[in-house]
Amino acid sequence: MTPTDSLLVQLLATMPLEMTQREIFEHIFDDPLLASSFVVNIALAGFTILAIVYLGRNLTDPRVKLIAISTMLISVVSISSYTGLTSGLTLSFIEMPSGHPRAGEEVLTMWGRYLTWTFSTPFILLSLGLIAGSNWTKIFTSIAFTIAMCVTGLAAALTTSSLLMRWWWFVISSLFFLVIVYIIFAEWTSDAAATGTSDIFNTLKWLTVIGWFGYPILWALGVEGFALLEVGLTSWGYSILDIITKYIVTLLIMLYLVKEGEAITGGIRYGSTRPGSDAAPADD
Ligand code: RET
Repeated sequence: MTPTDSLLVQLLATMPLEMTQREIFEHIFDDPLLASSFVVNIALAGFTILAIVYLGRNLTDPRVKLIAISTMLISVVSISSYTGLTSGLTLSFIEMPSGHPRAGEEVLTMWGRYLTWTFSTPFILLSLGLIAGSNWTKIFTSIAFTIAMCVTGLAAALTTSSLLMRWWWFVISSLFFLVIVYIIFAEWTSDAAATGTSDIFNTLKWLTVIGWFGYPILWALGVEGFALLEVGLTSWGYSILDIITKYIVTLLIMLYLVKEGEAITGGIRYGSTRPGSDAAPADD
């Protein structure tokens, strides 16, 4: 062995081994708390999709159906997100920077959660905004900011160069979150009052705002932040928040659409892309 070879061998011996996807998959199922936090959500997302199909079977109004489809897409994203986590595809072991309570250790990061919220939270906000009767400017703004919040949250979780930069990402993401809270509280609350949907909107608003505040709190308490909670517990925390902010909110919306859908109709031609495309044929 040449001196260069032996140096190489020494170097390889000190390097942490990359875990394969299969090893991560096995690691998940060695931890029943973690595995169940994923699998239960696959089942609940599937159940919610079927419940939407069943409850929405007689809906005809295009605007009401748009809200129903929007709620369905929340669970469509969710079932895919949890399948990614269960299969070991969207989580990794990453090394925490110095200053972090688990500095230098490889810790399991469920980065797929932050990534997929980018696709699920817009549908939650679209459903809420439509129920409030909001205009598209406010709906667009809330959706753009939730995407920004989730992507910067993902960056916070994956930054390993510096602890300060991790928390700076967290601060940016929280500022974007406040924009969404403002729209829900200030704008949509008065829009809902004008639309006549205050009752349902206020219930959804409190479930959403209180539920959504839980996510940054968990991030800070979990292994990404101060590492006070184990991964399995953190994951169950997120899963419980998901149950409230996705499936419970969805079922409440669907029951409302079935019972009082006519109160929020946009008319038979709502959203049509061609004048007269949905109109009944003229009888002259
Ligand atoms: C992070 C960390 C950075 C700071 C903030 C966060 C907020 C996350 C939220 C997530 C909501 C997710 C939902 C998912 C449903 O599918 C990214 C945790 C503010 C509010 C409702």
